[in-house]
Amino acid sequence: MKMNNKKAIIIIAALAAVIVGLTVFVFVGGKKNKKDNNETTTSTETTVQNTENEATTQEEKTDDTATNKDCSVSISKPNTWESNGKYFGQVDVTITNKSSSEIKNWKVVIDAPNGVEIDSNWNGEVKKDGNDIVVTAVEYNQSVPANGNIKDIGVIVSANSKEDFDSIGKAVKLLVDGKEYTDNNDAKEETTEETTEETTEKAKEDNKSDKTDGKTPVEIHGKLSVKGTDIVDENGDKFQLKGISTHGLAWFPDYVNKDAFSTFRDDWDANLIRLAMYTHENNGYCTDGNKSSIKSIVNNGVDYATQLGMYVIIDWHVLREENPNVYKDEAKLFFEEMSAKYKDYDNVIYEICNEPNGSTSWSDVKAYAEEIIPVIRKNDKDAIIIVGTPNWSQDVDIAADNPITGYDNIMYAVHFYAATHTENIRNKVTTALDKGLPVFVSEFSICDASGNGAIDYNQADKWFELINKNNMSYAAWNLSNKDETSSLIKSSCTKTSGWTDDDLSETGIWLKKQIQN
Ligand code: IDC
Repeated sequence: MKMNNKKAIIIIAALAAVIVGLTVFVFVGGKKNKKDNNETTTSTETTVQNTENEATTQEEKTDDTATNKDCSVSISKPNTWESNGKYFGQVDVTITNKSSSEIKNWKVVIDAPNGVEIDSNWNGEVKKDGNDIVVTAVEYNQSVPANGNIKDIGVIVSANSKEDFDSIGKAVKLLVDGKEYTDNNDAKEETTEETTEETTEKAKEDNKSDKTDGKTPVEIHGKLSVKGTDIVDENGDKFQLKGISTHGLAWFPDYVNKDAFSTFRDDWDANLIRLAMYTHENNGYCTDGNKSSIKSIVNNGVDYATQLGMYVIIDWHVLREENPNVYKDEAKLFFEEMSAKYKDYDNVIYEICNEPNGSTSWSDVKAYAEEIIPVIRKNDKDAIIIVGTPNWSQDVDIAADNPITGYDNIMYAVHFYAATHTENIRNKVTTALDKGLPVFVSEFSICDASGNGAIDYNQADKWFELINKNNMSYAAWNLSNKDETSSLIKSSCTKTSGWTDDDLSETGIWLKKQIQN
């Protein structure tokens, strides 16, 4: 088609006008939008506008909430251990917010050489990113409250060389909304590996600052020993341990916390915590459980009890496997490690087999004990060791006929569930005591042997007459809110410390009175 010149000029002019017009429109629109948040023209401009608003808010937030001095992060390594030539440790992370506004979108970056691995973690999303361990929030700890903190973030790490292991945490950064809040790391000193002596000293120091009024049980009674059928304290006075057993540590780890233990110490007058570590069941230490994370719960439990000046039982919770010899080699390794770690602690007690059962005889149990006790004694010369007895720790009379010899401070477990175990088991206890056997009620409840069913208050009272008359020590099953009668916490209550009487089950109410008695 042929076009004349005039027509062509008109078309070009019109096109030029459209282009100029559009340019002006976009320019003016864009400017306007910056002033007026409600007016949007194109989607691109909306995005620009929103981004700008976010940037402004972020700046304001940073100014309003905290300065570098107000927020900080610190890490510590409360437990370290070696296993199969590898170096393991627990890294605890604490974020502190001293400002008057909450902070959100936090991220902690911990220096960690390339070879370092993350074995398990809790209360944070944790991943390895190059030479860093990066920790971010989980659903329930997205914000650090004003004048508050987030504790209880834990990571189990491992490294092939000691050098790599030691350099974990050489630098630690806290980032909030991508902005670095701390550029130095106060934790550097805390991260240097502590010797057992230093750990003990630290725990003792903490213990002093933790006591609420007067002295803690361990400050008053010190190292315990066994004299005749009694536990005596360091002054030689008869002493009764009274306390609570956890449920399976791997199943209810949240109850192993310092506030929970101090609730028992301060509100209940308890002086003992038993840490029940199932060996065979689901998530068992010797089956499919994650050894290092289960062990770190044990270590945490011991640390909390130590800080609070409470006594603590490390319980190798033999049950479904029936015979403790099934995992004897594992038990040796475990008690070797625990006794090396806690040899200088005055408050740690070892229970080497919760409840032998099935066809397991006393001679099976005795043979097992005679292999485990020397492993512990090699490190820890005098801690109390509790040995389970056949038939779910009922046959103390049989053990009394043929007790373990050659060691001091050995005790024997009797367990009862008052609605099932009555006069005949109490008679076994009396027989054993008469023969001079020191008996420890390291587990009991007042319902039936399933841990559930109705409470038998009448039998429970009879048991406690016997217990108190003979100064026997005891730990009650179980610290959890599981829907079963033996749980001390109501199943509707999700608190993991600081329980009021309203939060306690019937068993919990009864036990609290018993302990306070
Ligand atoms: C029970 C728990 C229950 C759990 C079960 C696992 O109460 O929630 O499912 O173990 O096998 C014992 C044991 C102790 C038992 C308790 C009640 O030492 O582990 O706990 N019991 O059955 N001996 C006698 C009773």
